[in-house]
Amino acid sequence: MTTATAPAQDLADSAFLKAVRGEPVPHTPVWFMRQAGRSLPEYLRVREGVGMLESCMDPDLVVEITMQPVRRYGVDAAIFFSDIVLPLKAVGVDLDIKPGIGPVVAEPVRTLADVAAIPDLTPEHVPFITQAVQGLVGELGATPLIGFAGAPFTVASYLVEGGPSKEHAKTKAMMFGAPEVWEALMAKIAGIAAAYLEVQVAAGASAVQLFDSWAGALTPADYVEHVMPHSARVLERAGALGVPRIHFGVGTSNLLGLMGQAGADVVGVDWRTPLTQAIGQVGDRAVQGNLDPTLVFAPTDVMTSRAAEVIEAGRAARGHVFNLGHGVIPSTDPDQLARLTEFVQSYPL
Ligand code: 1CP
Repeated sequence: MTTATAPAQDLADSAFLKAVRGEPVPHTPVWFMRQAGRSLPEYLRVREGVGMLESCMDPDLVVEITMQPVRRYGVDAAIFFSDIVLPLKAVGVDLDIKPGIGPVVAEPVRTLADVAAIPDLTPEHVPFITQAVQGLVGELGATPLIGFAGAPFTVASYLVEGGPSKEHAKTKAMMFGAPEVWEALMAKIAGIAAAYLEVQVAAGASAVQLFDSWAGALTPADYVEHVMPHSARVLERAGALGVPRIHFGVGTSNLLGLMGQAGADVVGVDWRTPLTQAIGQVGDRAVQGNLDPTLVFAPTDVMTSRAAEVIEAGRAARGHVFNLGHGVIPSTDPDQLARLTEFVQSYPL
């Protein structure tokens, strides 16, 4: 007599969760940062006339958009469709996500009073997140859902600058010049991020990713002194939930070891750092990455031969989850990502 395996066991046995635990995998698991979004015609269709934040707060739409790349590519994990500024919006910060720009904050944070005016996040602020995650977990079955939050430094940059920034100058000016405001702001965001991850995991997310996209702007010493303790607090609270934690940033060649030590099970690596070098830095941890996102614009054989190099390099890690080195570029041809997914999943290990 054959017994069907329980869905929870199938999920635990998924290639993604095995890889992050450092167990042998049937194939290298693959998903793509920003796999949902503007590169997909089905995304553009459902988003017609619906604002970005509005769509993040509509559970049916979140389920649909999160599922789109899973259906199309058969990737090994889903990433919850939301944005790093969504929890701030949920607690009442006046902000919007403007098309072609990104998050824009109406009244940038400058003083202790500004920080104190931001409420802490409770599950009551985000019932639509709980609903969307529960709906997704039902649809995904054995495919893990990755929940996420923005890390304190990256979220602070939007709050202090008031919008996207290259230099993060006002943010770093606060960090260097107004330490008590900085500490209060980082502690506030860390609390919101951790609470936001707790909501997602309580509703059924199988793993979490902390996006510190702009941490690469920092020297290691400044990262250690002003940022790492706050990210570590978020990762510690996520770890207490028993789910694996991925920690990712861009341009973080000099920070990868520290980002692991902050409390990550998996360190995300952008494309600028050779994976072999990253593995040396993170020690006994899994890695995620790191194909240059522009390689999808190259001929397919060039893209796949470079993907093969990434997979081969990943063998030396405790575990390897294949991804791009940053998000999918909106003009990406989805058919190339389909070929890339197929290539990674059928690559003999
Ligand atoms: O209307 C639209 O389609 C807006 C484009 C868009 C999308 C699709 C934004 C605005 N955010 C998102 C979704 C999103 N954001 C996801 C889920 C999609 C998926 O991965 O499949 C995730 C994980 C994020 C996280 C996010 N938002 C990060 C961290 C990841 C990264 O790319 O480094 C950051 C830095 C943001 C801020 C943000 N939101 C949107 C934009 C254009 C930006 C970047 C702006 C800037 O350059 O500072």
